[in-house]
Parts: sequence; structure tokens; C-alpha cells
Amino acid sequence: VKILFLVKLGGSVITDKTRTCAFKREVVDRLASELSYANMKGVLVTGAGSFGHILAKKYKLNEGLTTCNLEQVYGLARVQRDVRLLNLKVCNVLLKHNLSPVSLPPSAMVRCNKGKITSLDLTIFKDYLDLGTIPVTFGDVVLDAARGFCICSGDLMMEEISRVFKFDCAIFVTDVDGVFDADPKVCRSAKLIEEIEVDTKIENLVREENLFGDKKKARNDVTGKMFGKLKSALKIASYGTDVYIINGLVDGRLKALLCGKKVVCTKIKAKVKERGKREKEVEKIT
Ligand code: IP8
Repeated sequence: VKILFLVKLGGSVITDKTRTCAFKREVVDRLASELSYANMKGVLVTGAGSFGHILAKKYKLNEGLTTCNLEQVYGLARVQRDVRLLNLKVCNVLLKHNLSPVSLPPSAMVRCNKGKITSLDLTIFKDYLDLGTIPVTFGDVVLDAARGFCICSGDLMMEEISRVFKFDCAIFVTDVDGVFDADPKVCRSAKLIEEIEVDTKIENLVREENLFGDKKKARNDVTGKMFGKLKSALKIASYGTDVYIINGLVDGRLKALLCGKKVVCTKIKAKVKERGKREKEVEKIT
């Protein structure tokens, strides 16, 4: 039976985060060739990078609808357009590599309440998978019952999809080798954590000397953007799927992992009880 993957191409890998709407075509082209080489079967998620985060911050979209709403609504429309554009750019590259991506925008499929997904018809993903396509969804701005709208990140989509589907493996393709015990950009002796158990407390991963008495601040500083990712990864692992955080800027690493080889990465081991229950094929959705 073919292995079923859930892969997120992070915004920092597929875009230049310092410039608005800067697409890293060469990197995406290489990653697409790696997916194609491995004949990847599964679902893809694209992060927003500089196609989403810069304007989302400008228009304060993470706060939902506030008083200056007309400007915000315009901002919402721009960000939705931009993240869709990025997703289609990725799909274009995938098509060139003979893959069959189908773009599925959360703005048209997802409803949230206070930032949590309350409705998403995942049978659409299943049916597109069964057709032999690669469903490709992404971080987006979606409707929210309490806040008008909210940001639905690619990580949140990863969590929701893997809560219902049973994937064999989830991969976060990032711009670092994995999770470190200290900030590798600041601390020269920072060590890559190769394996994390599903019930690990994130603050226990941080080295004692980095805590400075303020655990919360320290763990944010240390793991940076990785903190949120790790939370998502632990949740996905708790649903019974092994999760890998890998560096997509290193040639061949994604391909090797998709082909079942051992690579430099952080692996978050799935909850054994859940893994035992897991079927090899997509679970029947009721
Ligand atoms: O890059 C964020 O998605 P992410 C989506 O997966 C927007 O965190 C609209 C900023």
C-alpha cells in the first residue's frame, strides 16, 4: 500500500519573508521535483510567508473585525487574493513536474469560531485524493462566527486534516534542520533534538540555562516561530501520525524522507495507542 503523506511547505521556504509577495521559484521548483521523484501521494499545505503575513499585520487581521472595519475588509480581500495567488504559483510549478495539484482555498471551505475550525468538509479532500490528484490547501483568512473573520494558518489546516484522516506521515518543510534546545542563531552550542515523545512538555526541551527565570519568554525566544509549529506537530502526533520537521533548503532532504531514508530532522513520535488503531488507507469519513 502506498504511503500517504501530509506535507506543509512553510512560508519561509517558498517565499522571501523580507519582501512582500516574493516567490522563491527555484526552491519551489526543486521541492516539486523531489515530490515528483518520490511520486508523492497525499495532501499538500502551503504557508503564506510574505504573501500573507506582512499585509495581515498591517490590517490587524489577527484581531478579527475591529472598529476601523472598512479598511480591514479591504485588507482581508487583498490577503485572500495574495495567498491564493501564491498557492496557484506553487500549483503551476507542480503541474510542470507532472503532478496533479487541485487548489482548495480555506476561505471557501472553512468556518471558524474564535479562531477554531467549526466546519470543513473533509470528504472533498478524500474524494480528490481518490481521483489521484494532490489536494493543495493553504493558510488563509476565513469566516469566524465570533470575530467576523480570522486567520486560519496552514498549521491549523494540518491539525484539522490529520484529526480526521489517518496519514502515515506528516512533514513540516521549514528553513531550519528541526527543533533545537536553544536558538541556533544565538547559541553556538545549540543542539538539534532528533526525537521528541508525543507527551513532551515544550518547556522541558529548552535548556535550563536558557530559561532566565521566565519560562514563557525563554521558550518563545528559544523556539521562536518553531514554538507554534511544535505545538501543532505534537497535536498531530497525538492523533497517531509520526511528524517530521525538516529543512527544505537543503537539496534532497525532502526526497530522501519521502523515499523512507533517514535524514537530519526532528521526529515527533506518534502516540502508540493511536498508531496501533491506524489503518494504512485513508480512514472512512463518517
Ligand atoms: O503561513 C498564515 O498561514 P501560515 C495565513 O501557515 C495568513 O501561518 C493569511 C497570514
